This record gives sequence, structure tokens and C-alpha cells, in this order.
Amino acid sequence: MSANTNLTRRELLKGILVIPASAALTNYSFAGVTKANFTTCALGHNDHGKTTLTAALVNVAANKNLVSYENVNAAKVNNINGIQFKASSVHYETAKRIYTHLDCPSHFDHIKNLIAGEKKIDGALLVVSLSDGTMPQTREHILLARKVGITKFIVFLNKKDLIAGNEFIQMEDEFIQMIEEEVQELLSEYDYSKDDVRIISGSALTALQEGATAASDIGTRSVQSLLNAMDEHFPDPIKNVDKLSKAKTLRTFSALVYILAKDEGGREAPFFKGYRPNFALPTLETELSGEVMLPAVVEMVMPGDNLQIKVELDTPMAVHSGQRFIMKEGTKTIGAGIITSLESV
Ligand SMILES: Nc1nc2c(ncn2[C@@H]2O[C@H](COP(=O)(O)OP(=O)(O)OP(=O)(O)O)[C@@H](O)[C@H]2O)c(=O)[nH]1
Ligand SMILES: [Mg+2]
Repeated sequence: MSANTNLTRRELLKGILVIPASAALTNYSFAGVTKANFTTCALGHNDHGKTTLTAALVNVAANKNLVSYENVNAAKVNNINGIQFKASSVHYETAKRIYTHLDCPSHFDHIKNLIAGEKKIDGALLVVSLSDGTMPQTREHILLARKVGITKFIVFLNKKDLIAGNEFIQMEDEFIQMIEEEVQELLSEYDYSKDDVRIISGSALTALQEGATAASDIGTRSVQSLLNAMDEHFPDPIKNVDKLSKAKTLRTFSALVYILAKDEGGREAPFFKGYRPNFALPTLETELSGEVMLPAVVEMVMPGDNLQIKVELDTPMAVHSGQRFIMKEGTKTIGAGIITSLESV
């Protein structure tokens, strides 16, 4: 892990705050004051405004134009144990916390970041465009978030400028309420209750364009409301210590895995029932052999797939929910996973 903890507050709040996501942060301490760190990410369907919102959050939090859309969009390649994905990592400070915020350029980068990324996401921002409502990747990101243990969401209903004053949308408030209900319903399908979710509407693009000079309700003030909601609604992250104490020694667990595509250095061919890779856990010096158990409906797994599996290790091992691991064939990394539940044999 690289030592970005050396960044000073001035450096943080100054220029381009984009660093690779692998350069994970712990706590910043300046002038004797330590603020809690919180890791979040922008999820949501392609083109709904994740990158625009990411840039707007940095600028609104600092009340300065610190970062441009292009800065955030130029994501860097992260290589975590042989798993490569692109991500931008920006930071912004609120009254309560310093946020590390990840934004990925493509749907697959999001999947890999959620499953294999170095930083555990403490709470997620879900961007939904008011002009589209919920879309397939909105659902897929919520499903993944649930599986990797994200417990809280804040939804930003974006592109409100397209709704405001639109002659085809007569009843703006009713329209927004309808999309709110649609998002809430989708979240509840994955067991996120109303208490787990806050919904704010606005326009990330308007906020970004206003910069520090002007502030409107649908622009800068909506992004400020989002920052306030993050401070209020996201609970402080649970320390790893608590999780480790829940470790169990066992052979079988369920996991969400991403199988590397061929052009990412993964397998060339699919695998089937009975597949036996090695499992490397960061807590272990050695690798363990074991078997991948596929869901009944899945006959074959293609390179590039992500899916829920069960793992049956040959030797019992102390593992905990949320623990990440790598799947290998010899020295070759073929996949990455996160343990989603523990089941004793
Ligand atoms: N009118 C309007 N357009 C917006 C708003 N926010 C973003 N956009 C536009 O929507 C398009 C997509 O925005 P991005 O921020 O790149 O969306 P994204 O979710 O990061 O897209 P991907 O990373 O490709 O999935 C761009 O043309 C933005 O300028 C908004 O509030 N209003
Ligand atoms: Mg983007």
C-alpha cells in the first residue's frame, strides 16, 4: 500500500486530487485534528452522471474549482494482485469527515473495483438520471453492492435541469416523486429499507458549471445537500477489528467472484463444475487448494464473468465475511473474489 497518508491538508485541498485507487488512505491528521475517513463510490447506469457528480462534489466541498470533469474521467489503471481496473480516486472534506471517493469509467471497472478493489466501500452514492429512471446497470450495481456488504445508499436523482421547465413534464414534483418511488422499490428488492436510503435530486452538471461563483438550488445547493446527507446518513465505518473477531475456521463459504477475461491475463477457456483453482488469502502466506461449486443453473463460467459461487477448501481456514481473495492456476491469477457469507460444513 503506498504512503499517501503523507499528503498535507493543503495538498489535499489544492490542485488535482486524483490519485490511483490503489493508493489507499487511512486517516488524515492535520493541525492535531484527525477526521474520520470514509470511502464511497459513485455507482449507477452508464451516462447517468457519475463522473460529473464526482467532480462537482470535490468543487462544491472546497468552494473552489479544483478539479475538472476531464481530470476525473482520466482514470488510472490500478493493479491489485494482478487484477487490473481503472478508477479515479478523489478526496473532499466536509464538517465531519474526509471522503475518499472512487469513480470508475466502465461497468466492468465498477464490478472489479467492488469485488477486488483495495478499499472497502463504506457507503455508496447511486446516480440515477431523471431522464431515464432506473436502468439495467442501476440494478446490477445495487445487487453487487448488497453482495459486497454495502449497507447504506444515498441516491442522487440527476439531470434535474432537463426536467425543470420541460414542457412535456407538467408536474415536476410528481414526476420526481415517481422516479423516487421507482428507485426505492428497486432498492427494496435487494433488502435496502427506507431507513437505509436517502434520496436527493439536482443537477451535477449545473453545479459543475456554476463553480464557486453562483449557486442555484438545482446546482450547487443540491450537491451541498448531498454532502450534508452523506455526513448525516452514512454511519462511521466499522473497524476491521470487529470483523476479524467474527472469523470462523471452516472449509466452505459463499463468494462473489470475478473471473479475468483472456485479454486481462486470465484463462482462455471456460471452466465447468468441479474446477479446482488455488485460493490465496491476504492473511495467508501459502495458497490453499479447493473446489468451486457452481449454482445449479450455471453449467459453465466464461472468462470475464462475475458470479456467486461456493468454495470448498481442502483444508479448514480462518475466514471472515467481506474478506477478499485471489484465485490462481499456478502463478497465473485467474480471478478475484469477496466472501459474502460463511457456512460451516
Ligand atoms: N443536462 C445534464 N446533463 C448532465 C448532468 N450530469 C451529467 N450530464 C451529462 O451526461 C453525460 C454523461 O455524464 P457522465 O458524468 O460522464 O456520466 P457517467 O455516469 O460518469 O458515464 P459513464 O462513466 O460513461 O458510465 C455527459 O454528457 C454530462 O455532461 C446534468 O445534471 N444535467
Ligand atoms: Mg464516468
